[in-house]
Amino acid sequence: MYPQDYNIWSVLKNCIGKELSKITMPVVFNEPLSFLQRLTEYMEYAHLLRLASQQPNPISRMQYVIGFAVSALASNWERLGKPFNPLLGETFELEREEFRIICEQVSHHPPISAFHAEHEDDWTFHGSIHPKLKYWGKTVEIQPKGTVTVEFPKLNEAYTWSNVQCCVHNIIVGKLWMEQCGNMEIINHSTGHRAHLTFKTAGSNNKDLHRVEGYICDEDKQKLFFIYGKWTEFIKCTEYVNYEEYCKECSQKSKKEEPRSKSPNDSPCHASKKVLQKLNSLKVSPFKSISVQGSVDDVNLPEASDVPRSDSTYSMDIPNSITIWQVKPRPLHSGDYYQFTEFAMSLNEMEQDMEKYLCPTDSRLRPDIRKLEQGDMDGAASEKTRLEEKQRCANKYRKSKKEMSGHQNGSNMISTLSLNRKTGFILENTGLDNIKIIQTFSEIF
Ligand code: CLR
Repeated sequence: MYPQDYNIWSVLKNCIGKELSKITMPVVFNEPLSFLQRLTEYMEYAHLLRLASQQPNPISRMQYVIGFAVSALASNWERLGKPFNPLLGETFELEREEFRIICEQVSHHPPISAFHAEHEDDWTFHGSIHPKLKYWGKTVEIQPKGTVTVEFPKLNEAYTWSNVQCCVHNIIVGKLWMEQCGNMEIINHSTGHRAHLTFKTAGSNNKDLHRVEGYICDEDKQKLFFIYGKWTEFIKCTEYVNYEEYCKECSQKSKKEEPRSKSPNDSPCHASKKVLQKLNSLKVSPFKSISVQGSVDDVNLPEASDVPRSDSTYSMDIPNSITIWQVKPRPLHSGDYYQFTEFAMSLNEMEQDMEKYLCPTDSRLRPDIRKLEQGDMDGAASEKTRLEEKQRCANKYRKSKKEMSGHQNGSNMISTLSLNRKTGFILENTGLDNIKIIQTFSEIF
C-alpha cells in the first residue's frame, strides 16, 4: 500500500451517510499518533495557564486563558493525517515542566476521550472530547463535542468553553486543507466575564484565512478588550477603545485613497504570495502524492480548487496591542514527517525509565502506531486490523456477559464486570462473593 495508490475519495465515496468513526480507513491516511496524543497537543503552550493563574485581575487572567484556548489548536495547522482511534481503555500520560496530563478513551461508540491536566496547585484543565464527523461530499466537518474547564483553585475560579468545528476541504479532488471555524465563548463562571471569539472562514480572496477575532466583556456585556490574530500564528489584544479608534482611522484613510487603490499590487498579501509559493513547493508532504486517479467516474467532479495560501504579511496591527501568544516555528523537516511540530514528534518517545511505570494501556505501546512510526506500512496495517478485531471480540464478550447477568438476576448488574484500576484486571462477580479474573487490563493491545 502506497499513498499514491489511494485517495480519500476512493474510500469515502462508499461511505456517504455513514457515521465516519465506524469506517475503517487504510493506514496510509494515518499519522503515527493516537487521538489521545493529539489531544495532549492542547498542552504545548501550558505555560499560558500558569501565567493566567499569576495575574492579579480577572481580565488579564481571561486574556491568558484565551491565549491558551487558541494556542491549543495551533498544532492542527496542515496536519491532515488521521490519528489512530484509541482503543477502549487506552491511556496516555505525559509529564513536563509546565504540566502533567492523563487521557483515557472512555467510550468506543461513540468515541469519547477524557483528560485531566494540572500544574502544582496553580491550575487544572479537564474535559472530554467526542469528535463528531459529518461528511458533506466535498468537505468533512468535525465537531469536537464536549466542554473543557480550566480551574484556578487558589482563586476559586472556573472557566469553560467548547472547541470550534474543524473543516477538511477538497475530499473529492485537489489537495486537502483544513480550517477551524465557528464561535467560541469562554466563560469565567466566578466573575461573569466572557470572551466571544469568532474563528473566521477563509472568505473571499482568503483574506480571513485562519483569522480569529473577538472581545472580552464584563458581566454587564460591556466590551473591554478586543482580541485578534490567527489560530495558526498569534493572538494579540488591545483595549476596545483602541480598536474603535483604529477602525475610524482606517475608514477615513480608505475614503481618501479610494480612487488610487484596487490594483492587484495593493493587496496586502501580494508580497508574501511568491515567498509562500516557494516555501510550499519545498515542503514534501506524505499527502502530496495522494492524487485523484481515474476511479471517480460516477460523480460530477467539481473544479479542482487549490489550498488557499496564508497571507501572513497582512496582519492587522493595532497600536498599543500586546501579544498574548506566538506560535513556535515548525521544525525544519516537519514537511517530511506528517507536518508534526516538535512537541508532536516527542509524544512517542519512551523517556528514561518510562517502561517501569507506564500503564500497559499506554498509546506508546501500541504496536500499529509504532510500526507506522518506523515506516513499516504493511506491518502497521496488519497490527491495526488485529487490534480492531481483538477489540470487537472484547466488546462482544462484555456485552454477552452483561445480558446474561441481567437475565439471571432480573436486574442489570453493572457490577458483574468491573475494572480494578490498580491492578488493571477485569473482575467478574459470579455471585456468592465468587470473583473471577477474566482478562487483564493490559490485554487491549
Ligand atoms: C481539531 C481540534 C479539536 C479536536 C479535534 C477533533 C478531531 C480531529 C481534529 C481536532 C483535527 C482533524 C482530525 C480530527 C479527526 C480526523 C481529522 C485529526 C484535533 C483528520 C484530519 C482526518 C481527516 C480524514 C478525513 C478526510 C476522512 O479541538
